[in-house]
Amino acid sequence: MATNEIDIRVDEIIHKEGGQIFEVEYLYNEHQGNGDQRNYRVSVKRQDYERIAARTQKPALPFDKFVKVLKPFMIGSHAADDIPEAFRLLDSDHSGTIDVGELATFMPVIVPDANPYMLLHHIQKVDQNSDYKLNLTEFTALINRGIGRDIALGRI
Ligand SMILES: [Ca+2]
Repeated sequence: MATNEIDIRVDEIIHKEGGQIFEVEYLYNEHQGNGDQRNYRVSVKRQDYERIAARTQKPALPFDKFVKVLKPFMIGSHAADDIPEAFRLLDSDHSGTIDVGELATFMPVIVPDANPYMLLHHIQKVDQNSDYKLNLTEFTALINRGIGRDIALGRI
């Protein structure tokens, strides 16, 4: 489908030490139709993630799984191969769909003020059968349309 006129390039950098990931970094370079450019980066460190995850009342994904879910959110359609596993990890009750509660277990660290209403608002953009949940097809659309990135970057 047609998107807006922004062309986005994303580089993923995974920092490891002793075989363990300690930081994931995403570097963005946005080219707008009018020639403007914008660069920004998003970084999540294991230490920060685990500290925040420990504080939240809800169950959170272990950092290594979180990283696998984060990738398609941040990279979008270029991470097509990673979408099924991200879906499987988010669908924690194996119902075949991701609901708001499941999506919320992924959010606290990157979007501390994410709330169920905001998540539902994004879900509804791709929720073709209007059940307020995402099946794999709908989740794939969410990633491919860049909505996942908007959620992860806290853009409404
Ligand atoms: Ca589910």
